[in-house]
Amino acid sequence: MTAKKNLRLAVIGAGASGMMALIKLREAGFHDVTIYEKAETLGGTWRDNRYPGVTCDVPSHGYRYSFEPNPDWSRVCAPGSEILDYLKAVARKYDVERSIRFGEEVTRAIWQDGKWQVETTSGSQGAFDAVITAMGVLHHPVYPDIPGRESFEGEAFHTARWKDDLDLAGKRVGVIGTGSTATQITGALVPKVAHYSLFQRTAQWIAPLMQGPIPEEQKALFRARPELLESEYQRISDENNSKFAAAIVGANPRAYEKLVQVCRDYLETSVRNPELRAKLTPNYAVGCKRLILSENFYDAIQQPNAELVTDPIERIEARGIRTKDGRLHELDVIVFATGFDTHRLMRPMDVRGRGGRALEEAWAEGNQGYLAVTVPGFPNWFMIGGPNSPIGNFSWLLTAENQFGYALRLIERLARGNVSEIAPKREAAERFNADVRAALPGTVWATGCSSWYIDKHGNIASWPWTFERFEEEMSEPRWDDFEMA
Ligand code: N01
Repeated sequence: MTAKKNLRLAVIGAGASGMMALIKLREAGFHDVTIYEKAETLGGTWRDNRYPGVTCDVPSHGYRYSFEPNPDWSRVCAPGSEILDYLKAVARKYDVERSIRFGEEVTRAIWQDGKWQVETTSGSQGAFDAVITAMGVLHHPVYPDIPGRESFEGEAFHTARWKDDLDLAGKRVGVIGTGSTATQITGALVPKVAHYSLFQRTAQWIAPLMQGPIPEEQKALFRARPELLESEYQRISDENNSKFAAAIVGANPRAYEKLVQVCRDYLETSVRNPELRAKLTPNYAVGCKRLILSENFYDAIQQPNAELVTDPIERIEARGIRTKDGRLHELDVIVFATGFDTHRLMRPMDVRGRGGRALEEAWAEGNQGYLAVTVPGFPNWFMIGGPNSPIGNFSWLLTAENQFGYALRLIERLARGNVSEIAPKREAAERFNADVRAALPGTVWATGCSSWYIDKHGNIASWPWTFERFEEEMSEPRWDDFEMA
């Protein structure tokens, strides 16, 4: 479509979602678009997460932009560096960087006289017709609240702030946390370091990942016959989005039972020592915390130089970590694999909508929007990854494309000329949030565990329905749910 009205648009964040938004906006005829990125390079989560062993935990042929299928993924689940290279190649092809302002963090966005006044660390950027947020969800590192953190004399850092020049060979390394990140690090680091201590507070369910290189002949076939690449995508998509995701939200009990059995069998057959197996057995339902996929964790943690520490941490001291049983685990390096504050979303940016109302105030009791893309009272504010996005269910790139496709319909409405403000009706958002609250108890996330899906108010931040429902909702806005001026 050729835009009728020349809209000035700001995108916040130059990760996978922000880049995609820019490409799609240009394709739709919008050329006055600026991406503000606080870092100096693009790539978002794949730029920040460079720890040893980082890979996608969705098969790569299911993790790509729909408009840029990639026949060349090297492994079933590609390493993070390869995904970053893919994003950089897409950025080059679409000349994305000319629209990015690097090193500029958006600090304020104020709705004034029918426009967003945007301010960055280098000052006012003037007025925009609409703002698209693409800031990711797993973005703000969480450091554990353990006494003595500052007293440690070795190196200590978060997994998303990896020290690339630090050689860990021959070192004693302690990793705190047992999520997807720590699990990947364990597989990669145990063979390299002198001694490896994994400090586990809660055991995790792990499903086996059939990882491995993709043969050259397969890649050549995908290159020659794009329809085969597409059917591989469809197969993975069906497996992940329809079966797995439906199982998690209670919509496919048979698939869920199968998943439980797979995880139990994997643990049973992989860990020989009954005492270690007991320590690694979670006491909550499979999928309550985000399910981990791994091909090498159980093997790595049983190596002679690896130790699973389950005594709670008492404090960090100059020479290592002291556990409650009084033992000092002497370490050269401590890695905080303690995850992210997934509920901070666009904070600490100061966002004020109609009547000067702060988003912080609107979200005082928890982040809430309408269909995860818009917020009542905040016109022309479109979120990729807003509250109740399917953060635990589907491939992120697919989610982002669907959400942006929906936002684009609203932006195109603004471009038609007779409407300059669009926001969801308050009652539509209330209805959506009531539906979310009603659906969540039926999901596995609500079966009694702590996880990054749940905020401090007890709200679960994910999408509680099937992929099919998500796709349908995102396919076309329900125009009656919006107020336009
Ligand atoms: O973080 P997590 P993550 N003392 O929040 C523990 C995605 N991801 O970085 O369970 C001791 O899952 C905490 O313990 P507990 C993926 O979606 C994607 O591993 O709260 N331990 C937990 O074990 C994933 O789900 C890829 O008891 C403390 C761990 O730290 C998400 O990122 C690759 C503690 C945090 O686990 C986050 O994974 C990797 C304390 N004080 C990750 N505080 C891709 O494929 C916290 N913990 C893209």
